[in-house]
This record gives sequence, structure tokens and C-alpha cells, in this order.
Amino acid sequence: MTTAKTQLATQEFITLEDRYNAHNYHPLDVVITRAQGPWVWDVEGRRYLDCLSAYSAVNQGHNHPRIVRAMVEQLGRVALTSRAFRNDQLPLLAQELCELIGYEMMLPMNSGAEAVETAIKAARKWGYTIKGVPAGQAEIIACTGNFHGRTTAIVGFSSEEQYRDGFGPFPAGFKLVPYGDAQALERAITPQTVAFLFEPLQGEGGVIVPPQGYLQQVRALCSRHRVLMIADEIQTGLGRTGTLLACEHEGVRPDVVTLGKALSGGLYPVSAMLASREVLGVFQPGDHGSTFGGNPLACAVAREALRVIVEEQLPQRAAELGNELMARLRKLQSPHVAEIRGRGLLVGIELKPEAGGARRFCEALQARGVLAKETHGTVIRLAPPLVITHEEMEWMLGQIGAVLTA
Ligand code: IF1
Repeated sequence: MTTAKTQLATQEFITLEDRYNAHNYHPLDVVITRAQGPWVWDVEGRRYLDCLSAYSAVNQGHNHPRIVRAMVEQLGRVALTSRAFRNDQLPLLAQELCELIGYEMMLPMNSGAEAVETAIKAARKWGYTIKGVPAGQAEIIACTGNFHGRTTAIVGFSSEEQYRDGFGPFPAGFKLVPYGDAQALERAITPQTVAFLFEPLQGEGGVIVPPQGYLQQVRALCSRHRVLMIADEIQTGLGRTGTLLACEHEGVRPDVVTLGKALSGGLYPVSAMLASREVLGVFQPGDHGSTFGGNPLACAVAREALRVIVEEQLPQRAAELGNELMARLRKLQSPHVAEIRGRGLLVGIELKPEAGGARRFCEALQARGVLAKETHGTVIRLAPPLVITHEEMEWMLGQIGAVLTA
């Protein structure tokens, strides 16, 4: 056991992690020891601009002082009661979240995947008890290129072979349609369809923005066929794409919304599904639950994380900074770039096949103090915290420009 606070060097940490921790990721070799706002520092004292934001969990910036303070104050009171009893934070989060996002009810969970699993269970039970689908026949439609989490039920309807390979058998009742194709969705709907689960933009799919009007067509189809429109806003929500929810870009209100990640500002696993009383009313006591779901510490953190998003106008910042960022990236005369796409501060730089893959560009960016992550091999995802300043973005553009025009 390393007892004293030993200050190992980067490679020593990597060696330990590679020996004792499963290799379910291929991380950049940067060992982070401290973070504040959009910046992180490694064990050698080097500073980096975090352009991944922990996959959009730190929209508010790392360790936002207001959220840290709310967390510390709650730690001085109570952290976990379980839902066998009540606590004085969940009712307040429930009210504030439902009023902010515009739904009648919520159900609190911890990870994004748990919120999606909860939405799947709610949709099925709504189908059987309210829509009248015959028992055991509920169908849920999702999209190719989806990412909704890593549980066996969710990867069961992934179109990414690696996410499924070796983890079957999978639950039945799911089918896939091409993303962005409303006609394909209409053809796939049957009387047993209870829900359509989608991302307003596909993050892991490579920052895919659907055709303008797609969300409105989906809304009309789901209303006409009494199919629950479930928007997974775990990555796109809470300001990331320049609006509070990404569905607002088309003025569409889904029947169900899942949230996570930035719901806690990255300080604690907090997720939730939001829906009408008709949908969430299907849950009876004992139907569903979680040891940590809705715990007072999570709720106190989430309440402050939401206040920061609203009071610091993070959606508006993401819209302004994101438009500027994409305009500047498009002006770069880079021989490697095929396309720049995204919304707000969820941006993908699609590289040409001959560029040799995004990983080496991410490593070159790391050497220049910018941390970004490749997705789907050829896309560099840029998703800095929504609190970055114009000056910080200017500096970031300088590093990206140098790497992309090399
Ligand atoms: C990984 C990226 C992937 C999500 C959406 C639910 C979840 C996620 C739209 C599940 C989680 C994370 C998970 C992480 C990589 C990252 C990710 F898109 F954000 F980059 F994989 F697609 N819905 N996304 O994006 O939330 O259970 O993780 O809290 O698993 O490698 P979770």
C-alpha cells in the first residue's frame, strides 16, 4: 500500500492502473491531479484545456465553487437516507427540476444508463396499463448509431458491434431505424410500439446533427400513433447545444426526457427521467428503485448545478461561443478536415480518411495543452465546459489551427 501521499510520476501511475484496473478504455496518457473551470493539471504540473468536459458532465466547469459549497454544506447535514424514508432535498429538486424543464413529475436515479433503463421500464408499463398493448409485446424503436449507456438491455439495441460483442443474449422488444429518417420511423411503428428513443444529436455516433425538421416530424408521428417520444438529453441537455434542451432547436417537447452528467456539474452521479403524471404514474411503490437514487447529497448538488446553468446563462454562452468556434474552424485551411458539424459547444471535426485517424491529432493537441477525444476513429469531438472565456477559446483555436494545418 502506498501510504504517504506519494507523488508518483506519470508513468508510475499508468503502470499501476494498467496492472490493477481493467483495460476497458484507451485513455490519453495524461494523469490529472487537479481541475478548476475549463482547466486540468497533470501530476507533472502541466496545464490542459479540457475539451471533453467529462463527456459533457462538467458544463459548469470543473469544481464550480458554488456547487462545491452546496455539496460541502449538505455533507455537514446528511448524505444518504435511502428512499425508505424521506429527506428535505428530493422534494425541492423534484419541484425545481420539473418547473425548469417543464414536466409534471420526475424519477431520480444515478447514472445516465439507469435513467434510460427507467424510461424503458416506464414506457413498457405505460404501454401495457394505459395504451393497452398486449402483455409482453411492447416494442421500442431506437436509432442506428445510438448511444444510451452500457447496460446489457441498452447495448442489446446498439448498432455498434463492439458494444454488443460477447455480452449477449439481449432482451427482446427493440428495433432500429436509420437516424434522421422520419419515413423509416413511420414504417417501423406498429400497434405494439410504445416508444421511440433517440438523441437530439448523436454524440458518440460522431456528433451527428439530424436534418432540420426531423424532430418536428418525429413529434407529429409519435403523437399520431400514441408512441412516447423519449429524448435522451443526457449529453445534449442542460445547455450543451446552445439551448436548455437540444429539442428546443426545433421547438419540440418530447413526452419523456432523460438527464444526467451536467445535472450534477460533474461532482456526483445524478440522473433523472421527466415525464407526465400519466407516464410516471404507472410506477407503484416497490416497482422500481435504487439505493442512492434521490439521495439528499445528490439532490443538493443538482439543485445548485441547475441554478448555475440558469444564472450564468450557460445555454446562451454555448450558443454564442459555439457559433464562433464552428465559424473559425470552417475558416481554417486544413488539408485534413472533411467537415465541421455540431450545435452550440458540441462540435465534431470530421477528418478525411487519408488523415490517418483522429487519435494522433488528439495526441498532438495533448502536447499543446488541449485535451480532446476522438470518436468513431475519424472525428475529433470538441466539447469544452460552457464557462470558457473568449480568450480561452481563442487560445484553444490557436492550438487546434496549428495541429490541423501542420
Ligand atoms: C462510456 C459520449 C458515449 C450518453 C447518452 C446515456 C449515456 C451517455 C446520450 C449513459 C453516456 C458517455 C459514457 C462513456 C462515454 C460517453 C459517451 F457520447 F458521451 F461520448 F459513450 F457515447 N445517454 N455517455 O452520452 O450515461 O451511464 O455513462 O452516466 O460509456 O464510454 P452514463
